Amino acid sequence: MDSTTPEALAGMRETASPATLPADTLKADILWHVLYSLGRDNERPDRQTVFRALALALRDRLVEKWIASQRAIYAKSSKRVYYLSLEFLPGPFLRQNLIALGLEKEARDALTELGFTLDDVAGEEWEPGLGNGGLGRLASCYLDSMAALRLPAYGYGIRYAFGIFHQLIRDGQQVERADNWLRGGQHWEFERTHYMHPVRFYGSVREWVDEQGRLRHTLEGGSTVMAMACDMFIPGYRNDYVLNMRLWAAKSSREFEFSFFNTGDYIGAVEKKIRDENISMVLYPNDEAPEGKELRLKQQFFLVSATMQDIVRRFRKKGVAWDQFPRKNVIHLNETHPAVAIPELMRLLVDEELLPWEEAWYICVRTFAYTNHTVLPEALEVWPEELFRKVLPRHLQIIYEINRRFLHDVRRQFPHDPGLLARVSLIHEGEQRFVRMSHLAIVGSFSVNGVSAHHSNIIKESIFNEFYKIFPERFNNKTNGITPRRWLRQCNPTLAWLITEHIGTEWLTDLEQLKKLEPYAESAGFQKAWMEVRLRNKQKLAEYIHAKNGITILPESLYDVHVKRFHEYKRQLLNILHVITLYNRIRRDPDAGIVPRTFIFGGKAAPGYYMAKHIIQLINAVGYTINTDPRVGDMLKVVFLQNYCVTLAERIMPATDLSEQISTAGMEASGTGNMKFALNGAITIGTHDGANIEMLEHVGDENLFLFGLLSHEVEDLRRQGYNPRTFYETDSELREVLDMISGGYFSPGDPHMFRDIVESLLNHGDRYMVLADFRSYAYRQQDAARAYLDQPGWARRSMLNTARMGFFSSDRSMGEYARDIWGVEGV
Ligand code: Z16
Repeated sequence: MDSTTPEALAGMRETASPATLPADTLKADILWHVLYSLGRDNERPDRQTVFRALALALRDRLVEKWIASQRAIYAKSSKRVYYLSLEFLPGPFLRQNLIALGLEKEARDALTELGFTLDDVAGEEWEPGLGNGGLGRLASCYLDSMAALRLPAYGYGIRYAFGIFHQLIRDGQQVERADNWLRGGQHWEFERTHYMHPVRFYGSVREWVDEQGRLRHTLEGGSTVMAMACDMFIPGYRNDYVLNMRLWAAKSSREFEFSFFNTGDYIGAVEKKIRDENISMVLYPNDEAPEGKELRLKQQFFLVSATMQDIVRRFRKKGVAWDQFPRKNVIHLNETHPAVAIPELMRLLVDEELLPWEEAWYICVRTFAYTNHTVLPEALEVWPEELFRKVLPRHLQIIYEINRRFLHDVRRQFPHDPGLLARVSLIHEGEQRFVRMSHLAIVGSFSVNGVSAHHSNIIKESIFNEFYKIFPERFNNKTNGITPRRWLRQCNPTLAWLITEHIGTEWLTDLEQLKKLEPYAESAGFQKAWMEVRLRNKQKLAEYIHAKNGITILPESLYDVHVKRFHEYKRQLLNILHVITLYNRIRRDPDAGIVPRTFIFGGKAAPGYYMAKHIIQLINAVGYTINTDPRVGDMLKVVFLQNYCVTLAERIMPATDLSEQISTAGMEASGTGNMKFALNGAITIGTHDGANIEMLEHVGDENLFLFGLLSHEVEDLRRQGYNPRTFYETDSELREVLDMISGGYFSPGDPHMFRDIVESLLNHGDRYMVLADFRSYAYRQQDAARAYLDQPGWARRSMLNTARMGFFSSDRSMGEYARDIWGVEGV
């Protein structure tokens, strides 16, 4: 019988529900969805159609397991974890879901029969870029691990219509294009068009006294927007457990008012509707310098208000008293972005449930936990009081009351430090007043954690030192981690297979098992196999680079990779100064190059961050000069890959030899790219910063190239008065490089083009101490090049990096959060 006729397909669906899964059902389901869900001829569906149909077929399987998982959580009456984040960066779902569901082989077979390969079909997916970088990606690794550990957890975020911009490089400069990711259709999600919560902004607070003589607060006026739930599924690795990430999309409440479009001003009414829906229109593309815009504050409250309504609805179903709330719920704040959840819970408890303030506060401070991800002063979120009052008048009042009581307690605890109150106040007082969101988050949470051991110490010793003295028991560390399912098994299948052949599959859910690879580090045969896999990965990346950038690179060259958001503290500038140094050595002496190298850069700059964009331009200009200089040949190539994102990271990680993690010490909270590279066998060149320090402890200092100032040395130097010019004057190689940049060597058409970059180093204090670390970096780079010449030695180091990354699994991180902060166990 022809299996593509509608009758045959419909028959197959009836007899074979997706839960039972006979061998050929995936193919049948794909064809069924092509016809019935996508409305296309299923005789010769195109690639994009097949991708969508496959996604829908997988969604069928996911939703069944999700329902079962939800029932299990409900039946056990478990304490629930709510992970609130303004950002998620899930990356492409297709391969990840196939691996988790154990359907990779079936999918390959089905697609072959349909005339496609999995690679082709997977290439049709457009990833949801609903985050900026590390913080959003961390949230997604954590959801993957929460699912793997069967935690009763929910991710909550915003379904932005436009994610992080798509970056193009035009004439060497970053150009931003809108990321219209919804255009492709929503094959992974369920849009709950009938499941909405009202969210209210603006208005004014009316105070009144009720019959029992209680002072009451009611918000009057203002405007309401609806939050529509969109659910995406996160399967646990082969454990039949599925969590959901619920993303809220703004819908105008006005379309629910019958008379709204009937008032005579039809177009005006439509305009109002569109203005309401703006709230979830676009992700703010700033990573570590938040933009204090009204719309951003509205986004934060939009997420919080809708999520709190969900949480309260589920809690009410239990029918227990409010004092049980913290035993049944924990709300985790990913950075301060969702910290208005604290005054929002107070408002619900005090204004609506009429609990006394003290009781409400007792509940609140046992419910919230907060993770800090940065110590950069410009990244600590503050809101102008005026703006806050306009958008959230009642919440501002509540924050003032929290502050009044908090400062009262602090005064009693530390009566002899009069300046302390102003320093820890939730309100910054000056010409203008600001609400300090980090202070709110600390005061309102039972747990405050940093994201690496080093960062957590900095929090306790410097930025939040006074809070540490007030609430020592709240502070703790949870070192970040990454999911081995995506960052090894999925992105590097050949290496994953080589590993599995030798140590079995347990490492996928217990990454410490990679330790079992250590005995193979000395085996010549294994080294050879290891390096062959790596070389093939490098060849594939070379093909990609050739196709995208038209640059030919040697797969045997040392791939030296620096990919992450562009920020001065991450010091892409230090890297390019070193590239120019190598260029000069080769120009002077063509035999000077120790080893052929390919420098690969990638990353986005915040659209308003002038210096970061300028550094991107410098890298591209240097690349152009070097790549077209016949004296250089194969010794040196510089590549800038546009639009760094999860999909691109998955191509790059498996093909990297040397991983650049060179932030100014004390400034990178953790880093997670560092872990992804090392897990795939890259060797790190890095500073004593963030999680690099813990990586060093795990892999040993012969397997990682550390250099540069320590964070206390950075501080000391700054205190003593750092003079970058002394390095310029005493280091002739460095001087030559800076003179070339400012003299227009890389911008012959416009010699002044990059002068301000050099100015920032020499005349504006070199805030990130690029010059202070230059020489030690250049030396360490030389060590790396020499080490690369010894290929067996490199193979050993590479394997030991992989073998010793077990600690950096996000399963370990989530296990620690679950046990030490949340007090929950797997369902
Ligand atoms: C972000 O990605 C991070 C911090 C922050 O304040 C804002 C954003 Cl968008 C990063 C940190 O820079 C990085 O060190 C850390 O590994 C990551 O968050 C996850 O914790």
